[in-house]
Amino acid sequence: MAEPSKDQLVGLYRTMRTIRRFEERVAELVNKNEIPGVCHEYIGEEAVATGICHALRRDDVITSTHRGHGHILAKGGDPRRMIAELMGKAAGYNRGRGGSMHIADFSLGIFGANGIVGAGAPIACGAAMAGKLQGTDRVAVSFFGDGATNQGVLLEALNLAAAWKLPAPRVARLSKYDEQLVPPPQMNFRWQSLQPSRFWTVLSRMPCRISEPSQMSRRDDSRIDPQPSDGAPLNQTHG
Ligand SMILES: Cc1ncc(C[n+]2csc(CCOP(=O)(O)OP(=O)(O)O)c2C)c(N)n1
Ligand SMILES: [Mg+2]
Repeated sequence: MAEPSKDQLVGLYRTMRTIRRFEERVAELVNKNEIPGVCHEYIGEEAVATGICHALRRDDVITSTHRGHGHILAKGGDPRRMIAELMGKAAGYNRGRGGSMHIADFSLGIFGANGIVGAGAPIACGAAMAGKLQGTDRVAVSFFGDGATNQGVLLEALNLAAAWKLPAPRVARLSKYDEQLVPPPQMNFRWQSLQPSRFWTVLSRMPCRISEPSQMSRRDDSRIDPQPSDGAPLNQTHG
């Protein structure tokens, strides 16, 4: 795969910054009790979603996890509709009825965050199988954490993908932790390109660190100031 150009690198960085700022804002809103339900943050893992989704086309499919905001943003999800969903508003992806763990956008190939550990893997198998039967070269990527690796459904999906030769690469994110523990930030991120172009796997212990917000231009944050179509602000990012 060709080295990314300077513009592409800037684009990748902006995507990572968008994810980071989105998650910071979500944490603020959760702490203010403005978001009902549970949110799992993607902070520190921005490079995983960004790198993988950069290699995907719009019609490629991803399935996500309970920690899905970063995957959805990296695949082109609209941060305003995401925040609206988290806040239970009608402008949200699921009209405010799904929340953090059920955001989906089929038009972008986002086949859903998922509150059930490991459950995205068989969905990706189905999407990969459909793409194959339709004669496309679409791939379906499923993200999962290390906590999913002893889930039967994940192992069945891996077996199925191999047996049926499905275009369904898996992205394992090895945090060494489950759910809400915070790994040490100095752990290094590493990925391998296993096959040319679009079949990647990620060996991730902990993604690379990115600059603190104070070192960034505010312009980078402006993309995620959600303004719903009715003009009423959903939040004030720099408040
Ligand atoms: C089938 C199933 N079992 C248990 C849970 C409860 N649960 C939610 S997140 C989680 C840990 C998942 O760990 P991992 O996949 O490594 O993701 P991480 O939180 O580390 O990002 C568990 C056990 C669940 N949601 N689904
Ligand atoms: Mg984990």
